[in-house]
Amino acid sequence: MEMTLRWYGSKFDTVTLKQIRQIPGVTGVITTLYDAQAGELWTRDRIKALKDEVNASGLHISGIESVNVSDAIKTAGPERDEHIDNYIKTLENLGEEDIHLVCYNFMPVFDWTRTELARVRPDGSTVLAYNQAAVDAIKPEEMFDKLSGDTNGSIMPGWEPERMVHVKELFELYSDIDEEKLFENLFYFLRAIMPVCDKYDIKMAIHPDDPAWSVFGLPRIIINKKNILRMTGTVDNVHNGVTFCSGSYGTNLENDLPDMIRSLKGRIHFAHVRNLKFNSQSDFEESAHLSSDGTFDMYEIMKALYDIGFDGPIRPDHGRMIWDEVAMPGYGLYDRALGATYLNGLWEAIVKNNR
Ligand SMILES: [Mn+2]
Repeated sequence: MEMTLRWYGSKFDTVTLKQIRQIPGVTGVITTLYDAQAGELWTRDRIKALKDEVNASGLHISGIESVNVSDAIKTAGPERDEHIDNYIKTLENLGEEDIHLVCYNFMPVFDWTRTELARVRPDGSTVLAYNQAAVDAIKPEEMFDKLSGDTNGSIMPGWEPERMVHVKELFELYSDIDEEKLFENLFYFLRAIMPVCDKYDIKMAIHPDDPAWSVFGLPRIIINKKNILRMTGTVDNVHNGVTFCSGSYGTNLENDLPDMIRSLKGRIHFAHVRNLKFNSQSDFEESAHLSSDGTFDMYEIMKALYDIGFDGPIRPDHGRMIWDEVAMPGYGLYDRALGATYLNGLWEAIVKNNR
């Protein structure tokens, strides 16, 4: 495995490449063209400029998170094939620049959903949190307004203001899309892009829906072992793989995370590893990465990744906001650096124990 950190680009991120380079054991970044719209073609020049900037810092691009999939592709709208063509050309350009991992998601309307971006924990740190009763009590269009005061001035991925002003129209687009149709549209997309992935050895890694159940009545499919195995089995190509995100699959306590990891041997191309603390079945917060601070056994998660021979990039995921840092919620430097160091420590111990 390679330890990495997510980086949004110098225009959008409070964390610098220099700072990331100084986290012990972190050798790569997971990045994106953050201002590219879903459906848009990424030119080779823009990719190369990003790559040159990262390389100049002594790091390298370990993968892209994300090349976003447009609502037209997810809903089989009129622009679907045009957007898929753009996606294929984007993959071609990434391949030509020697980038071989792309994370994406197939979530309708929203990326991940949280009800609080700065819940205060007993130690004074603030974290992202989710409470089902809070979701049930509001309309989706109110959700964005409610959260937008807490973003520390950042644009949250999947919650871009220009998209959220159209949230009602977005919901209409999905009004006749059920889980089966969403699966069909995902398979259509995957079948179309597999040839270019084969040609350039690009591993596609779908990120799970977060939380791993339907919110606001929208269909959600990448939520559990049964569905993810259906996806990898239906388009049975090694390039059709998975981002294993413990914090997203873990939102549903019925998901046995180490067991899921083992069932996906050979198909996990990227891992997000973080912990959650459950206060009840329907209320959780994003704790520190350490096992004892949350609900998951992080050793068992790392051990399962080791056991299946996982050799892709891994990154700590959302961190707490600590030490008075002001940054995009979940994406400060300090707690993610602690997370990376902790996960590296677990990995070293597992490797040495298996000698
Ligand atoms: Mn994740």
